[in-house]
Amino acid sequence: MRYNAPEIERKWQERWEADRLYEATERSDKPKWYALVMFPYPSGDLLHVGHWYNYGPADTHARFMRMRGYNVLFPFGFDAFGLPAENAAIKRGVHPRTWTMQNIENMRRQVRMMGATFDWSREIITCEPEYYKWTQWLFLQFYKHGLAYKAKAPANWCPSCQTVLANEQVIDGRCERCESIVYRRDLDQWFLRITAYAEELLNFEGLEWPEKIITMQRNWIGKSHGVEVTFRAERGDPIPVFTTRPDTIYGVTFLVLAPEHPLVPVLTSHDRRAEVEAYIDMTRRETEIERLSTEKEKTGVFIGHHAINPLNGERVPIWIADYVLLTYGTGAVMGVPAHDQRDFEFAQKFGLPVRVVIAPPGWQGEPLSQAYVDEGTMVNSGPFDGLPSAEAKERIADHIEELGLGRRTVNYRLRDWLISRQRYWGAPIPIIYCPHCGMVPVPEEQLPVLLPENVEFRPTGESPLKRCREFVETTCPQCGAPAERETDTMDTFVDSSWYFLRYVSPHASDRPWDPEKVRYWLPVDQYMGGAEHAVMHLLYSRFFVKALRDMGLLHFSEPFTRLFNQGLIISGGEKMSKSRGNVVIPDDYVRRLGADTFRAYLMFLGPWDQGGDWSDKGINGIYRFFNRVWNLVLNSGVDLRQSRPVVAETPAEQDLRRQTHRTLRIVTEHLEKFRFNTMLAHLMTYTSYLSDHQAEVKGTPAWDEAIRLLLLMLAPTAPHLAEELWAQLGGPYSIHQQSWPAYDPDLAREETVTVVVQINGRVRERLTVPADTPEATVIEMAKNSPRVQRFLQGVRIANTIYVPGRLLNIVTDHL
Ligand code: ANZ
Ligand code: ZN
Repeated sequence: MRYNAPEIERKWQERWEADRLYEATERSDKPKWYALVMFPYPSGDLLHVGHWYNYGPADTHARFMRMRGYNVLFPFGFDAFGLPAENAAIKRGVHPRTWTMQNIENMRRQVRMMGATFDWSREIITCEPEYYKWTQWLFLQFYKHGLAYKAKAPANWCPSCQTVLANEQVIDGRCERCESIVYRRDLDQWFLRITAYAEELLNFEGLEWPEKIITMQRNWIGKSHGVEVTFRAERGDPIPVFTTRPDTIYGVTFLVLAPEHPLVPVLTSHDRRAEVEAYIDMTRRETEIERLSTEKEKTGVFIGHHAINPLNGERVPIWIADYVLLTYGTGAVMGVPAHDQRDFEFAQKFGLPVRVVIAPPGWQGEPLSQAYVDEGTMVNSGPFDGLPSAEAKERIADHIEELGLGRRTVNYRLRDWLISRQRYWGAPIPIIYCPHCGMVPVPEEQLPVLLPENVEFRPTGESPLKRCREFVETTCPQCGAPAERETDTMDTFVDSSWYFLRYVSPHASDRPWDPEKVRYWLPVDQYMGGAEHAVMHLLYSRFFVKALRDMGLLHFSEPFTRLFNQGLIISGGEKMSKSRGNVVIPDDYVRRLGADTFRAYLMFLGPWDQGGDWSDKGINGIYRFFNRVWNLVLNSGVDLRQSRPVVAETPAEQDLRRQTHRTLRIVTEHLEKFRFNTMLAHLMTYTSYLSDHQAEVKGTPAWDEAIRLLLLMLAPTAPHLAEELWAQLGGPYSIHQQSWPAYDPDLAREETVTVVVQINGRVRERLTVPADTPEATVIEMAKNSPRVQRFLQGVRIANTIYVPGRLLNIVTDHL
């Protein structure tokens, strides 16, 4: 019998599905385990290698946890709203719903080919009214609790299309359709008040997350401690500035306001007006990223007015410049060119004075070639001269507070989350505007506010909802007068901020989730997905959970206890994308070699968090490995229906048992830590060992045990192959309902050896190390031993001689 992977896989997938093997229930006395992968966006691309790289290993881990005795929930769904569907509609005249549903059907079929343990009975699709009804309901809860509000915010505005553009639609500052220059224009938009949780979001206690993601979120939230101190315009207007460096206040030689700062029109002198306005106009066309770029040459304009430094009474000019943002701090900066690099470049460009107030070590009064940003000794700072700058920082802050010139404050970079999209393919924001009552939330019992199906997609980019009268025209829920609906829809990240809650009761029709089930399943125990979501989805979801907790709707504070970021599979050195034409679709490999081989091959490529460059070199190696397993097991003569006590009589049997239990220990440990590639390497070595030694041990209880454990160890990684062989040997259905085997710790113990360490031929230390420890590690361990270190002081290692597993001699020279 030949290993016919596709046939076997089809057979078992049908059986598992018919038996609903992977449906999760709360009625279990096992501990729960909620495993989650980031649900895909059903874009036009088919399910590609990148998706498999996420779902395959994630499924292996979920299977492992299930065998370990956990009650596992492993759901799947689709993040189905979003701009690409609408663009497809505009380009190809197909309705976004049709396009999306077709893609979902394709992707679902492809995901099913994997034979993963996804519980399909829980599938959710965010563009279905039964889902987005609750997205809208949640919006209303945020609104009621003051966490959703409307405010003016700059949007990308195309003057010729007369519409707002998404950032992706602005190419080099121009509209992607008509190439007009895009302006930033203030529009009324909806926000969620994530900043209310800035401080709590900085607390990552109890989360087992990659340090990298935590750091990214920390930086994104960007908490900084500083002082808000008020300068005054010569006319008298107060100009508060935010600074993290009060110690530099005697070094201020100018002030810079954001071009949009409300005082600019007030303070600009008559003769500077034209130039100032032209500059403001120019900055309106820049994105925030451009404005913050450190590469860009500094620009700015003097507005013709001065301000007074409250500490030394000095008169300094007021400028505007794009590198100062209105939305951070107070929108105004005290310019200290000697100690801030941006201010330094600005002063150089415009010939403004640079005054050193913190002396670098050994400084003789010479001009600086760049800003000195470190600590030093205070100079040119009146009563603070001579103090270390760190101390002066506190003293000057005290002084400012005592004089009532300002106070210590904390600032966050985090901004509220703009969720308005002037788009069709999203969940409508459930708000009505009444000429008498103003803004009125849609009553909960009237949800969902359905997206009208029959709309017209025009290439202007304007939301079709705006022109859909049957949608816009409604009556006020309060007074019954004719009123209009909000036509903005929600950012799709709102949909994905709570989907993990919906999975526990995906069909609940009277509430977003069943609280009992949420209490049982949540938080997610293990989330697995890409790092690209670090500061958006992963932060938004944390915010949602905290806000919903404070509304009394949830009992926990963090959505995802553990997070693993798999690496990126690239192709030809680049990220896979349709436009580059380098997307690898697994289907052909799967049809030819099987899903088990394809999955295991991806897992074998390297550590899961590293990803790698795609190439199919080596996939046949995995296929051959599975064929070896196939032949070995089918010719093993083992009958799983019989069980005998496992005793090992001969040395060969004893060795076999040691190999078996040692492999089991390593495979267990590596699965726990997502180290799939090394896990597979050990299974390969073990399989070779079994082939090589079968003549000596076949027919013994130790051999039966070896084959049985081999299949159990393979089950999470090659689920179809393991199931088939298990059945062939008469094992009880299903292998996926067996417990993960326990190794015998005595047999599994790492074999150790004692290495004698000599220095110039004299024994100084004995190291106990695992038998196969590499030479470099032994040398490193020896050097770290205090007993060896004593003899290495003041000498140089000239040579080392290593006799594997026995002796290390270190030969030294005098220096
Ligand atoms: C004077 C100064 C002197 C500053 C010095 C730094 C070094 P973080 O740490 O990111 O909070 N700043 C304040 N508001 C700003 C705005 N709206 N746009 C651009 N820059 C702004 O940065 C705080 C520092 O960024 C503040 O401290 C201010 O420059 C600048 F030797 O004040 B500093
Ligand atoms: Zn009304």
